[in-house]
Amino acid sequence: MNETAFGNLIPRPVRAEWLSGVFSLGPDTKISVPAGLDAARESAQYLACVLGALTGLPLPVLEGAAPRPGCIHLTDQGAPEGLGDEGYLLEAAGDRVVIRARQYAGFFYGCQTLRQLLPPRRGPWQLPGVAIEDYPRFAWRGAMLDVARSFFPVPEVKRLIDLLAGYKINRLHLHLSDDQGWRIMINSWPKLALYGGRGAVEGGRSGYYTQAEFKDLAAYARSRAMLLVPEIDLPGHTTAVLASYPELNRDGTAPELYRGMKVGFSTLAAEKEITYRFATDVLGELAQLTPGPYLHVGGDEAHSTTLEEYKLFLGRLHDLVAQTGKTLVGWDEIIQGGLRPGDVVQIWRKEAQPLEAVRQGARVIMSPCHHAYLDMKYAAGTKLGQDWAALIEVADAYAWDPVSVYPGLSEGDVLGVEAALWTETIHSLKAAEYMLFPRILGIAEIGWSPRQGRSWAEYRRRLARHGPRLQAADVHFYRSPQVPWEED
Ligand code: IFG
Repeated sequence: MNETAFGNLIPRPVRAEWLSGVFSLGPDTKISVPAGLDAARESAQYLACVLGALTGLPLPVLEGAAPRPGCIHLTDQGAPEGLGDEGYLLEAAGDRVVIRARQYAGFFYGCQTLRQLLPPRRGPWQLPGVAIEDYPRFAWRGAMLDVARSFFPVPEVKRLIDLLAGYKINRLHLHLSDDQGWRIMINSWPKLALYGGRGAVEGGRSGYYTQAEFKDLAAYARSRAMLLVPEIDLPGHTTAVLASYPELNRDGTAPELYRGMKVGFSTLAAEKEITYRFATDVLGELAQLTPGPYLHVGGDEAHSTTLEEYKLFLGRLHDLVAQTGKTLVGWDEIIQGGLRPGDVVQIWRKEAQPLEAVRQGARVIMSPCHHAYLDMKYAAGTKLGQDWAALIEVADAYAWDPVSVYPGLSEGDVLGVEAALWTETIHSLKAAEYMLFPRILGIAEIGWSPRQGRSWAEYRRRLARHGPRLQAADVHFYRSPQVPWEED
């Protein structure tokens, strides 16, 4: 494949064939959809909004129109089964553009690719002739935002959703509770947010989402083809919980809110019945608020919980989550606690045993700390972030594969990938953008693009061409010396 085979497209599509002729967007350009196809109409309206903002063109959306010259047409006609829910065909040939898909996500992702085929900032608004066939390798392409160490208000989360959706990321995992803070209102235990929400790591931001705000975030994510995956971390990482309710503590005394960066020193009392009333109420309310099928219960670094207590607790947690009808997700320590078929295990530690999780009937999402923990410094000189797992330059975040990063796994065992941004040292949107971008683009490609033919040597040049697009979106990204960045 030649150097510019995929232009500046990230993630790299399955197949792209460049054709002659260009399609020029102008004052008469329309976006058309068949009558009664909601998925196409909603994505057409989204496309009209983003292209209108970029170009200043009117781009009216016409319903019930057949494809005609001068139109960008979205249709399910001719969209083969093999595309799945998220795949699409995009053809720009001279006088028309057609995006074919089977579901909203497919149309939405076809629109993201179309955006990347246009110049990032200024005209002429011309699309090169191209025929693209595209669909994802993995179903789970995620980013985790730790809003517990330091809070991120709704507008900032929406900005990140927009940016991440542009790279076909389809899961936003919100780490809503930890030792330093609690970030979601639970009506039956209001002091979690009212008191636990006041906490934060030293220098971090406090706050919490009301239930209306959380539902708004979930709806916003869904309109960007993204599922919200909420996490309440249990039984460890619970100082904010224990500080909010003395009765949850073994000795009935509440600790102070914690503002440090240590981990592993807190635990709920597995032998107290009130612990399970708390968990039932919290997970019950959270399940009601969450349209997606997943509830993440954490389970990591429960160093102050005995293995016997941990197993007892996890068993009860499995029952509680099952009652909500959701699928349990947990960090890889839950493997030793006893899994149930259908669980999703998030692999993060180098010593994790994903094969054991698969043997117990679970599927795994890969978040190896030495490749996908984007709170790790890029290099020794990076001011933000930590370095306990590794220094992770742009190439290190890209040059790995989710199936082979641990031995013995096969493609079908792996649900997908997820990058994690822990925020002990990341206290603003700009800081988050700096650590996420550009590394998250590489992880988005690992989640979406074919394994075959993927290489750092080719990707780094495509990323370099993509630089002006990040600049145009005003992303505060790290200009890695490993990338020959092109200028706008
Ligand atoms: N590990 C902890 C996180 C966070 C991280 C910082 C997990 C699952 C170190 N647990 O990663 O809470 O402190 O890099």
